Amino acid sequence: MTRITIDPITRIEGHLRIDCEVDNGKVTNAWSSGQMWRGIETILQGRDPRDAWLFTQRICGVCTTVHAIASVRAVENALNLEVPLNAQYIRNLIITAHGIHDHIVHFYQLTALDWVDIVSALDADPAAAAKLGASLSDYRRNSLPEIRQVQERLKAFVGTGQLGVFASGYWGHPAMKLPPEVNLLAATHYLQALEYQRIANRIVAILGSKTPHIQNLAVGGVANPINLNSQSTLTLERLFAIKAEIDKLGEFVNDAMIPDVAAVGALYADWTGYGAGITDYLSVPDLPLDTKGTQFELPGGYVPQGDLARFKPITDYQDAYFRDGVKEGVKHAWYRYQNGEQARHPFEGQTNPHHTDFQDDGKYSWIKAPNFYDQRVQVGPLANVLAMVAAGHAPTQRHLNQLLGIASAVAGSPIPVEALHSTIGRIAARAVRCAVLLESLQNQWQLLMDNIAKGDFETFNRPVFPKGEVRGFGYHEAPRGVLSHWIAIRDGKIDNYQAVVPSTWNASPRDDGGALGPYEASLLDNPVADPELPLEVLRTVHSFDPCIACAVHLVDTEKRTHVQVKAF
Ligand code: NFE
Ligand code: MG
Repeated sequence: MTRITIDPITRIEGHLRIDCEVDNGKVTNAWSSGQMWRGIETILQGRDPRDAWLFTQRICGVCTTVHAIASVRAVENALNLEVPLNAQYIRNLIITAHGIHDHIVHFYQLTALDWVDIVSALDADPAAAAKLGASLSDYRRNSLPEIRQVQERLKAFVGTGQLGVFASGYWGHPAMKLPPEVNLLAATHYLQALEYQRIANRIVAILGSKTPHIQNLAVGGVANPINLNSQSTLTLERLFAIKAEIDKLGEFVNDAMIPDVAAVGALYADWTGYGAGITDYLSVPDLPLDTKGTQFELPGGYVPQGDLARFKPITDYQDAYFRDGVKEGVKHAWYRYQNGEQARHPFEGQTNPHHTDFQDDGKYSWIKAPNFYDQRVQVGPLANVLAMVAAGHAPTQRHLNQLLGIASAVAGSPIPVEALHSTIGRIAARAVRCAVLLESLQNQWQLLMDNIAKGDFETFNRPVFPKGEVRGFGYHEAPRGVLSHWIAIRDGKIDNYQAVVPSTWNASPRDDGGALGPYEASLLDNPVADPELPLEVLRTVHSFDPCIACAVHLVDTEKRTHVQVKAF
């Protein structure tokens, strides 16, 4: 038996440590450990609830908008405050554009190089790569000159002997199985993806004033005044600039990303047999279509044991089924609850750091262990896609069928929906969700235009805080899954604040009963050809798109100085 410790796992946000025991070429035990802590939740105590979103948004530099959105929703929920339609649509445009950016970056920049061997792309015949591309889709930028140019850029790069950002990849690893032409095609799209993710983010910046970290939210709506005749507000010109950006995204998401993920998935079809882990899936509905949050464009809910027939929807912003089901345990996390360690509902949640050594059977992570009705659950695009299929959401079904169709053609045999319960399935579901979000983005743009055309220019309802205590929760289906913020407000000030975050669910340590978290469970039985080069472990962990900054929302027990800055 060999113990491997990967710390930090790279190409993610924040510091994640993964420990595995490997026996006979397979993982037999695993620990997922968040190695940083910031305690944003404690910073919020005593502050004005209208400011919370500006603080919580700084939890992460990747999913920058999502904690802002969840935070204003939590405060609005506590106040029973409705949000004007225009504000919902503007928020929805930001959410979808940000999600598309995030999913593109995940596949190409954060995970593709676990499967695609950049160095092998140098041996490819560019004409054969262009032909392969043409067999997969009509994508305009699979042209021979563009592919040849990418190969020449890569050759020049590798020729210097300095691989730069590609330096520590597992090039030539025995688990890398793609033919050189596939590697070259994927490398071409890797570089193009940088352009398209920027286009998606530009939409966020136009509406949010900047990105990362938008400026335009308010408890009760958005701070985008709509006046079609004024240069300094949201004008027709700006709305059509957004439309032009939306239209550019389609060719890449539908004609490059979906075929790439389908083809890579089919060529690694054995990976549909690894990485399922926890198959109880939780997601929440998103993109509200009314002022109260009772109608949504995208469904969400609970899918027990991957059984779509037993799907239980979550239906509105008051949903008691969701509200009452969430608890966080700390038996294996570096926190201490007052009056014993029993798991707590987030309204009673506490953030009291209590660091120890890394203890295999005790505390070993800054990430708490959330459960849904005492079950370990997996969250993320796979959970959301399964819920949306179960709910009969037509665009999701259509994009999933398209992806599985391409994958089946490449594999030469049918790939069923059940293949999604796997490492490669999580990546495939994220591509499907990206295509779904793009349709939603188009739709939300049209809804906003139509509503403005009716003469409705409202974007804000003023919040009023009562004396005494009110509580609220806000949820959001963020790029990595279910995000919820929970707030208790007393006399207009924050009394308690808890964020239960997608990567908290997925990267969590064992729960109070000792049940493994989703990363941990998904690693069991993974193959590991060479414990010194644990590429396969990276594949499964990266398939979740980990974000540890989100999950633990730094503590150095030695109180050493890490960095000195000069303030002017
Ligand atoms: Ni920092 Fe985030 C949140 C997580 S969104 S990336 O919330 O986990 O997916
Ligand atoms: Mg938390």
